[in-house]
Amino acid sequence: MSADSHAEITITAFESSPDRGRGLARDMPVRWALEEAGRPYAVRLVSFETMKQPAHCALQPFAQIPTFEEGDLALFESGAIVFHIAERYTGLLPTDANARARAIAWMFAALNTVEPPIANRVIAMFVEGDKSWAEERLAIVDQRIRDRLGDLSARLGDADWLDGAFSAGDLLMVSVIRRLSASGLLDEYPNLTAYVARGEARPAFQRAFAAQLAVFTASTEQSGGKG
Ligand code: GTB
Repeated sequence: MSADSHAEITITAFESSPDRGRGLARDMPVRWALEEAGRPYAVRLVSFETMKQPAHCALQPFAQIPTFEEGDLALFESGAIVFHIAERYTGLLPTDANARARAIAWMFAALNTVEPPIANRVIAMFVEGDKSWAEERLAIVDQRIRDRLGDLSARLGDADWLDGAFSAGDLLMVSVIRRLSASGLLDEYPNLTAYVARGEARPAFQRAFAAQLAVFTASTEQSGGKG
């Protein structure tokens, strides 16, 4: 136990992230939540090979990152991990019961309503990209994304955050939609672009981003800059 009587926290992350340090892998929301909560954490880096081994699969049944260990608690699923951090520590969920329930609804909305078409875009580009119908499929997926972003943009309006103060709902929503930054789709919604920028400007995000970038930088240095 540490001096403040909380057990040490260890998460897992890619040893060499395919996102090349852009902070798009799912250890990023977990790191961000821990930084918002002011909790120190250790990171166990895993290779793709290690991820498939029984020891890791005991923690993550689908052989993926991230995982989270805190004392005798082991968790998987980044959304569940962020929720746990938000419940156990202060700063990520309101204390008022109704406001708390609404913030949790936004966590689910991020992962369950907004993220699926964005995940489909990755599949349309990188898995189905060589199919004869790929262009048509991408156009359909992009329209679904626009539908979601349009509704989200209308709800956010000119507010800073989705429901009052910054919450775990915003943390997950920003984490989900920032994955679109390179696509140009977000640019169609200036208030969402500003929302993502606000999230990314938070000192906790900056610390989390720097920590994952340092892993990528070290991995490229080790491989002689080939990354
Ligand atoms: N629902 C799970 C969660 O939220 O924790 C999904 C976890 C997941 O997708 N993990 C991915 C993984 O371990 C890494 S984050 N993949 C290895 C495997 O399945 O073998 C997803 C991800 C990967 C790469 C990029 N990228 O290169 O930009 C972005 C996001």
